[in-house]
Amino acid sequence: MMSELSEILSQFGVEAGALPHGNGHINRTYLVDSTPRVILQRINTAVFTRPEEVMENIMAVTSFIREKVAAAGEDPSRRTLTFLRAKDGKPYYKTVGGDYYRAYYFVEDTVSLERVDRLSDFAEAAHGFGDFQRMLADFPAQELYETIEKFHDTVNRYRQFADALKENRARRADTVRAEIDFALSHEKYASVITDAIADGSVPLRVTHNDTKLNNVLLDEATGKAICVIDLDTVMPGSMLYDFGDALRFGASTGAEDETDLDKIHFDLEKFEVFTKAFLEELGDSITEKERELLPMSVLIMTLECGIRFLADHLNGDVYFQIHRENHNLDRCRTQFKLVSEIEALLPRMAEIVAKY
Ligand code: ADP
Ligand code: GN1
Ligand code: MG
Repeated sequence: MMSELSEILSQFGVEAGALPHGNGHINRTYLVDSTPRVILQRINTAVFTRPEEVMENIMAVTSFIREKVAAAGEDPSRRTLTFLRAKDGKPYYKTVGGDYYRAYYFVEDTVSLERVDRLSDFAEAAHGFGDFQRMLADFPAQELYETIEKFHDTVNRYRQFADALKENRARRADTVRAEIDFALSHEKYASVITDAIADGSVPLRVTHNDTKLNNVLLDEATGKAICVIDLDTVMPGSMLYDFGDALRFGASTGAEDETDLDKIHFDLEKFEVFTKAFLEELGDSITEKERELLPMSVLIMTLECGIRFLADHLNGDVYFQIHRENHNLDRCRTQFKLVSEIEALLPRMAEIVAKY
């Protein structure tokens, strides 16, 4: 394996060792011990079936951001990802076996957090993702490919869940009846955002779509959000996806895969801190309907993620990387626990939104 990686790295003109890095569920990520250090990633082509399009999107978005931050007098190499070119000039390398690899500079002196320990870090994450969306507000959205179709179309996610249930490929359905019942009894929420997009009250914007806390790098010294990463799903979407998904992950009191559900709660204080900072970034650009749906978006994104984990458990763990038995089921259970709490907290969340 190592020698294969060195062969791949040499295509990018890099000679150094590489070790697995990070906690992403999708791509395979390595930190390369070169000077300067580099991240090497194998794109998950089961998830991203058109990797060339993914890379075209990412190159367009990063160069757009690079110009903006340079014009503002900031250092683009810390504010967005910078990709290395392979020998043929492309920002990725396709192996003989058909794997796609890309390499970009590691952003030094930053941290990528797996959980919120300090409220100020979560506020920074909100500024980071909010600022990212603001910078892309005038990006020509029609130039972006849809890298995963209907990615946050929750109605479609329910369809995929129903297929997984029907096929029951891993023969696990009988062991997860309670989770299946929970999913089905909450299906009524699935169309709330898609309906609002369809009737025009929620506009499509260029969004990140995967605003998990560990996808924004914070400066180690200042704590400031400096670089949004994991750009594979940047495409037209709703700001509600970015808002809801960030809170799904960051406002939980426990890890996404915590097995002790007594440790999982939805933390209103974290919700408030994130909401305040995110709204400060997006300010006037947000519509009445978007504002109204902010609390509901957290419920929907959490529910959606839960049914995706459950569907993958039923399918035999073919989408999300797992590191132990029933890992996707454990992940599903934390999401559903959060959904129950969020459901009861919606009125209080609305009061908080009204403050900002
Ligand atoms: P995945 O799609 O699998 O989540 P990511 O692109 O998010 O992959 O990378 C996985 C992890 O690697 C990130 O959560 C982050 O901790 C780390 N990482 C990725 N790129 C960089 C970078 N340029 N600088 C520092 N850390 C990085
Ligand atoms: C995946 O790539 P990563 O680990 O940041 C997934 C997200 C889920 C998340 C759940 C492309 O995110 O949609 O919300 O896992 N990304 C993709 O942890 O499916
Ligand atoms: Mg990631």
